[in-house]
Amino acid sequence: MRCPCRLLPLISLVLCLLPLPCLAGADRSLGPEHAPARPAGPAVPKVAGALASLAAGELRASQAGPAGLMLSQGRVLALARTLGPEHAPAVAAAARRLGGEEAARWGAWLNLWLPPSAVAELAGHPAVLYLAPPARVRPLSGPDGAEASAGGGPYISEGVAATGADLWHAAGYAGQGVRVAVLDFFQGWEQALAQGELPAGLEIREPLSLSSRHGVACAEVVHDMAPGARLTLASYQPPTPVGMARTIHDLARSGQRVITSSVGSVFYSPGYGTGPVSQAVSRAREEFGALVCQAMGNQAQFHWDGPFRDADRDGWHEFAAGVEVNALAGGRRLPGGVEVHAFLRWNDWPMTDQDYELCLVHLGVGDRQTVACSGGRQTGTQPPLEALNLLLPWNGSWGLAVRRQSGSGEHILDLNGYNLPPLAHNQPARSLVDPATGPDTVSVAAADVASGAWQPYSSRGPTHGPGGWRIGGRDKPELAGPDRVSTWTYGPQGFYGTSAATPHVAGAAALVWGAHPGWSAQEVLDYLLSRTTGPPYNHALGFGRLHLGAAP
Ligand SMILES: [Ca+2]
Ligand SMILES: [Ca+2]
Repeated sequence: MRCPCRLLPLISLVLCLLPLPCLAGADRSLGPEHAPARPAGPAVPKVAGALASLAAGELRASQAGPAGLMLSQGRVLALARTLGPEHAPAVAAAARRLGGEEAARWGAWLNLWLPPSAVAELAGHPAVLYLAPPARVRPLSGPDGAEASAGGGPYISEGVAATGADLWHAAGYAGQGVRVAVLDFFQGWEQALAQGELPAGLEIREPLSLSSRHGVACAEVVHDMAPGARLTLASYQPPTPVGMARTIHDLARSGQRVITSSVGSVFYSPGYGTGPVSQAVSRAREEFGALVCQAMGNQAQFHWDGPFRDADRDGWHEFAAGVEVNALAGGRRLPGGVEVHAFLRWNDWPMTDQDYELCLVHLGVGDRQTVACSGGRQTGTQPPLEALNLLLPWNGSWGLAVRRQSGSGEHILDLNGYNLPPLAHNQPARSLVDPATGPDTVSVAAADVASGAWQPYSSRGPTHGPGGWRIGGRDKPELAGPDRVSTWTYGPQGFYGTSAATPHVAGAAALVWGAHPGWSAQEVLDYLLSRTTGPPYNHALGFGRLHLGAAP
């Protein structure tokens, strides 16, 4: 995850999630408080979000990708939440009879490739709780590939010296023989290997995803920290929480001692670490003795949570008194084409009849236009989630707004997103991504490698509480690692964020395990947490900045 403030314009222009309603001409000159009650998505029982629009024929296949759906060979990837793990095989079999195919399974959750025409019918299966667009596991950074590799080198992360790993290297500790898996996207790994930035004995777990170079930088950092470790590159298949859970499990079972993940998902569960990936992380620890290090995310400046408030009773939520639009980047002009992935959830799990939506608002001079809305319908059989995936349609100032379509309960709204400019009304607490929320995840924050200061974008704990409330959460992060470090992939001091911090901790775990091969994962973690510096435990840096100190 590199600096979230860096926004890369995209070439193509996508205006909206849903085919018709979001560019409502009548709405263009009115404030959002006057927007029509609904340009609505369709209500398909037990089908959520853009998947319902596709199932109802209101979303063309060509619009499905920009709307956040994954399509391949005419089939769409769906998350099926079943009544329980024992029901998953029957649902998978029903999907096959309808022309579908199972992509991944974890417990009660399935990822299924389905013909769009089969979605509504499969949703009718009595063991299906609901079908939804799967959350996407992403590097929490801008679109990659726009930057050239720095060339030159060799590059050694400044984090090696900042954490004291260099002293361990000098004493002969290099993580010899410890198996470390990097889970990510690996465009350009062969060049990095040829440059000597990755170890010669590198193992590849096929198939690797090559859609980003992000994971190459992470692997470089692990190698800098633990040059004797046996490194494996692996990708999530498919790139969803269910695919991530499955992959973590398989890696741990195959003997990987340390797994490092600098990608994550925003929102598919209440935020208390009860989702499939957190379950897989716990099993990796309990059954196989593996330690999973996970980036907290860079969302601290792009998160807001709080109760729904509507003092003027116009349906539009107020982030503060009289504030119905939460401006991006303080209302500064942003270039058209900037990618926006924003998500809203509320604490009414697992299915809700409280119907909110998330809208993009253009802030013009003297007027506001509601340009696009997420449009998912909640009628009692859909999860409490809305997703807004789009590109800013033109140069201008923008904000986000939340509208209640129907419902009467008291709910905690929770707004988060990927790679977005800071929100004017922002709440850093509870801004972490999944699976940094998990009870057995080693969740890593970012501190500047030179100053040691907490980076203001580094997501903060604690987690949400059970069910998505703001109380009763668990303490996160565990500790902080250095960011703003040098890699071949991103150049001199060009690797930012908790993505950069996390592989430093993973590499340090390999050093400790190499020095104490008989230790359990818990012993390694306890040791790492005892080798930290900084103020007492807090939700920005956890137990402090990693500082290994003298070698054993
Ligand atoms: Ca209002
Ligand atoms: Ca809705």
